[in-house]
Amino acid sequence: MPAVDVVLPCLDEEQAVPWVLERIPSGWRAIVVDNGSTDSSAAVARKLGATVVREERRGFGAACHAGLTAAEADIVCFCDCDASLDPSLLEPFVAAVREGRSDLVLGRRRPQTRGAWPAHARAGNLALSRMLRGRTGVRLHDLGPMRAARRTDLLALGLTDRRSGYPLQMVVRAADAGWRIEERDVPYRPRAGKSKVTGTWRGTWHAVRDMRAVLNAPPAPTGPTSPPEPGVPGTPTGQGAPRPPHTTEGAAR
Ligand SMILES: Nc1nc2c(ncn2[C@@H]2O[C@H](COP(=O)(O)OP(=O)(O)OP(=O)(O)O)[C@@H](O)[C@H]2O)c(=O)[nH]1
Ligand SMILES: [Mg+2]
Repeated sequence: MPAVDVVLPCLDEEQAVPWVLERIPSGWRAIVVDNGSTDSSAAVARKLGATVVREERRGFGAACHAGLTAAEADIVCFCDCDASLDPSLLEPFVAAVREGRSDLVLGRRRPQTRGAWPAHARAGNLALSRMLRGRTGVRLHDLGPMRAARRTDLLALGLTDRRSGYPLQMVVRAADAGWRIEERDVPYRPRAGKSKVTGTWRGTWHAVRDMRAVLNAPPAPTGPTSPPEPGVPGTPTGQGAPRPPHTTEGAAR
């Protein structure tokens, strides 16, 4: 059983895969979720010792969730597989979760060069963080893809989005469940290979649409019969009991 599983959603990232995999801390397992790549991403990842899971259904959320369901370790991390983020920087994230200081740790992306993060993507992300604060009260500067949390807690969130809304839905539901959410600075580098989301109008439009749907979805109802349980994230702070998952499959489409 690996100490930590790192889920790496991957769509045509053969140029980035070696850079990413050589930065996975020792004793951790890399789960590369091949989301229908037509290049040699999967073969390269396999050759370098990663576990490769194939997810036929396209979408960032579909890839992330396939990785989460394939994971077995107590703590699961997420990281993009495009060499924009260094997965070795997840170590303090994992320590914070393992030591019980946080329930969800997110990387706040700090661009290293002007080209690393286009202005429209940065502005969109900031606006989203503000909306998140309005919706949940949680103050974050970024909704970045680099994360760590406990596997069973993540599964209990019952995430339904399978596209660009997945990372936002994770934070919204975690906030609603009273999780302690923390962000840490991480350097953000220009990605290797071809951009799929923020570098394209289509990708940006889809991301905005999916995220708006997540923010507009009503909070998952809190059952009167679900009192806080000891040891469940969030309940010690009295911020609310974990809520049952939504049943609105596909709400963010
Ligand atoms: N966009 C997208 N990314 C996917 C999908 N499946 C897996 N991925 C991977 O998810 C990660 C994030 O996607 P990126 O294309 O880097 O999205 P981004 O960081 O918002 O924008 P760019 O880096 O500018 O493309 C990458 O490792 C992709 O290869 C998918 O269906 N859509
Ligand atoms: Mg990227």
